[in-house]
Amino acid sequence: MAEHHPRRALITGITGQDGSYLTELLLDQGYEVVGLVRRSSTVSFERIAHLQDQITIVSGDLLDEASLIEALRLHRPAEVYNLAAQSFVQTSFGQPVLTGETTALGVTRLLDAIRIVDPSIRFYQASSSEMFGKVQEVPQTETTPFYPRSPYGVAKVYGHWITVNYRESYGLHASSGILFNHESPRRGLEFVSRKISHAAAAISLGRQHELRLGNLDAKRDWGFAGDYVRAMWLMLQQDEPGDYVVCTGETHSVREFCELAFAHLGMDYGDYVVIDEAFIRPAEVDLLVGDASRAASDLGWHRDVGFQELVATMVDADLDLLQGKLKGIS
Ligand code: NAP
Ligand code: F7E
Repeated sequence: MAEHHPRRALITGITGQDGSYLTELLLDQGYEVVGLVRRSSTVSFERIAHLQDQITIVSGDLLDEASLIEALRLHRPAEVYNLAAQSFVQTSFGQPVLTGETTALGVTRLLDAIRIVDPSIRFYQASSSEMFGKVQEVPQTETTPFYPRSPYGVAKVYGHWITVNYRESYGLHASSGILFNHESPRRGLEFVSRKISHAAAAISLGRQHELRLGNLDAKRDWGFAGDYVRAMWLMLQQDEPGDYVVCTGETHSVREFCELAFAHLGMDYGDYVVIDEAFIRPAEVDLLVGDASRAASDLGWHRDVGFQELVATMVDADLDLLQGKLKGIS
C-alpha cells in the first residue's frame, strides 16, 4: 500500500468555526489540507472562502462510511482531525437520533475507515466539556466522571470512549481533546455568544429592538477558538496519544456576557434582553469550569485571549459586518 503523505491533514467539519481556524494553522505549518465536505444544495464555504485556493475539498459524510474510506484512500493523510458533528445542544433535544448518528456513530465510522486504510494515521477527536454536564467535580479535569445532560453530550461521551477504545484495541494514535466552549466572530449565530454579540451590534445600529434569550444564569468557561485549535495540533505532535482538557480556568455567566457586550457599545443589556421560554433547555448544564494543567505541562499549551477581549472582539466584528466593512469572515 502507498505511504501516506507526511505533511497532509484531513479535516472533517472544515466548513465550521474550528475547521476554518485549524486550516489556517495547518497551512501556516506547511501542511497540505484536505477538507471533507458533505453534499448540500447550497454551498456553505463562508468561513473558508479566503482559503479555498490553498486547500483540497473531498466529498464525504460522517453518515456514510464508504465515503470516508474513499477519501482516506484517495488523499492518504498523515493526520485526521474529526471536527464534524451536529454540534448544537438545543437541536440535539429535537433531533436526538440524527445527533447520535453523526456525533457518536460518525466517530466509529471514521476510526474504522482509518483502521482499514492506514492505522498509522494520527487521529484527533473533538470531545466536549458537555460530557461533564451535571458536574461531579469543580474544576473539571481529565479524570472527572462524565454526566451528560443532552443527547449531544451523550453522543460526545460515546465518541470519546470509542476513541479511547480504538487506541487501546488497535494501537491507533488517537487523542481526545475535551474542549470547553470556544467562540469567535466565526461562531454560528445560534450559539449564545454570537447571538449576543450580533444582537448588541444590531441594536446599537437601530436594526434590532430586543434580544430574546433563555437561561442567563448558566456559567461557561469561554475561550477563543483560535487558541484552542493550537491544542488540537499539539496533541497529534506528541509521541503518545492522550486525552486533554482545554479551557481557560475562568467561568462567566450568560448574563455577564450580555453585560460586557452591551456595555462595550455604551448600552445596558437590561433594557433589551427578554427572557423567552423557547430557549430554555429540557435539561441544563449549570456550571462549567475546567483545569487545563495537563495540556499546559504536556503540550506547553496556553491561551492568549481573555474573556473581556473575546467579547469586545466579537461585538466589534459584528458591528463591522453589519456596517458592510467585513465581507463574511474576519
Ligand atoms: P460547527 O461550527 O457547528 O461545525 C460543524 C461542522 O460539522 C460543519 O463543518 C458541518 O458541515 C460539519 N458536519 C455536520 N454534520 C456532518 C456530517 N454528517 N458529515 C460531514 N460533516 C458534517 O462546530 P465547531 O464549533 O467548529 O466545533 C467543531 C467540533 O468541536 C464539533 O465536533 C463540536 O461538537 C466540537 N466542540 C465544539 C466546541 C465549541 O465550543 N465550539 C467545544 C467542544 C467541542 P456543514 O457546514 O455542512 O454544516
Ligand atoms: O449555550 C444558554 C444555554 O448554545 C451556552 C457547543 O459548541 O459548547 C457549546 O454548547 C449557554 C447554555 O453553547 C440562550 O442554555 C441562554 O447554558 O452557546 P450555547 P453550549 O450549549 O454550551 C460546548 C462545549 C459544545 O461542545 C457544543 O458543541 O447559554 N443560553 N439563552 C442560550 N443558548 C443559546 N444557544 N441561545 C439562547 O438564546
